[in-house]
Amino acid sequence: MLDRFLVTAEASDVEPVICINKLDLAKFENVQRELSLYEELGYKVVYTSIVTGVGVEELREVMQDRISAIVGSSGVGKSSLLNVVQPGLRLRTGEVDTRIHKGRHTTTEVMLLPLEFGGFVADTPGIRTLGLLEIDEEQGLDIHFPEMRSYIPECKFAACTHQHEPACAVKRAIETGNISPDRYESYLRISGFKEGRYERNTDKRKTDRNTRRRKR
Ligand SMILES: Nc1nc2c(ncn2[C@@H]2O[C@H](COP(=O)(O)OP(=O)(O)OP(=O)(O)O)[C@@H](O)[C@H]2O)c(=O)[nH]1
Ligand SMILES: [Mg+2]
Ligand SMILES: [Zn+2]
Repeated sequence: MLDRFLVTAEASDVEPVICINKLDLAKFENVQRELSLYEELGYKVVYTSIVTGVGVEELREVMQDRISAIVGSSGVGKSSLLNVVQPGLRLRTGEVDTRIHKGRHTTTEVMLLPLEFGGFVADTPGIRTLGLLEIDEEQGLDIHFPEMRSYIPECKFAACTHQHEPACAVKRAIETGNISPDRYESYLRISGFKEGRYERNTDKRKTDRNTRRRKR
C-alpha cells in the first residue's frame, strides 16, 4: 500500500511525505528499522502520536504554506492528527473496530481545510485499496521507483520490464543487494495489477469474465 501511494505521488509530481502515526503504540527503534529503507531512498518520514504529541510540530512544518492531502487507510488517525495540527478544526474521529482492527470510515468526504500557520490541507476518507494507476505507458512504472532509475538505461533492452528479459540491470541490482527485494516485489505487484493479474482482489467479477472469455 505504501509503495503504491509513493508511485502514485511520484507519477503525479506530488512530493510524498511518509507519516507513521500512533507511535505511542510501538517501539520507536522497531518502527524506524522498518522504515529505514524509505529514508535511504530519500523519502521524508515523520513519526507522530496524538497521545504524546511527538512529531506534531514537524508535521506542521511539512504542511506549512503548501496545499497537501493526508491519505491512508481508515482508522490510522488522519482526522485526529489534523485536529492536533490545527486546533479548532473539530473533525469527527472514530474508534477502530477492536475485533477486525480496522477503522469505520468516519470521514466520508474530502475537505480542504485552511491552516492558521499557512497553507491548506485536505482530510480524506480512508481507502481500502488504491486502484489502477494512471501511468504513462511510454514512461513506464519503473521510473517511479527512485532506486531503479539509474539502472534502467543499463538494461540490454530499451523496453525492459525487468521481469523475464536477459541482461537486466535492475535484476542484477537486486542480486547484488542494491535494490530491496521487497520493493521489487511491489514493483511486480503493481505492474501485474496494472495488467489485470491482480484485479481479482478489487473486481472479482470482471476477472471472472475475462478468464471465461480467455477460455473460450
Ligand atoms: N493510540 C493512539 N490512537 C490514535 C492516535 N491517533 C489517532 N488515534 C485513534 O485512532 C482512531 C481513529 O482515528 P481517526 O482520526 O478517526 O482516523 P482516520 O484516519 O481519520 O479514519 P477515517 O476517517 O475512517 O479514514 C481514534 O480512536 C483515534 O483516537 C495516536 O497517535 N495514538
Ligand atoms: Mg478521518
Ligand atoms: Zn531490466
